[in-house]
Amino acid sequence: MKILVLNGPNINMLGIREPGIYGKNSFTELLALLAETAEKENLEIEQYQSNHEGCLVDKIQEAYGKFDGIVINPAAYTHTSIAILDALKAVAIPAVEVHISDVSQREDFRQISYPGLACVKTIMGRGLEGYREAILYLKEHYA
Ligand code: CA2
Repeated sequence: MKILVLNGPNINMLGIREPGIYGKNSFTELLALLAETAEKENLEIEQYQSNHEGCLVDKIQEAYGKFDGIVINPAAYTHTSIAILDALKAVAIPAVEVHISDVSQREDFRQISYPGLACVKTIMGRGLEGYREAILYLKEHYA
């Protein structure tokens, strides 16, 4: 099974500031968690992070016919991006939305998720472990 893990803007800055919200783990540690999960679960996992909405849309489009599942943390684009929502709908690859923080307990402007409307599941507030849970969910339901 091939899984594409997508991360949106500023996720590469994890661990540098705001540890109270996002934890003290770094982006490098997230990459290590993904590599470890791929090996343990016998999965092919590709990771892509971008600060640019169109680049994330391009990557979702390129996943068509190549990947069996998508794990996506659209970061701030969660709350604005109909383009990412449309791309996920267009490719119709099972996608799980992940948020490191519990966005349901945060500001009003974080209460809408557009990409989440095209996802089969949302995991939030579990820190980096949420990515592992999302991958295991896809393996269990779509392998
Ligand atoms: O909780 C999440 O995973 C978020 O997707 C993270 C986004 C935020 O805009 C979403 O509402 C929830 C932020 C990405 C990381 O931003 C940083 C901010 C300061 C220091 C390091 C990263």
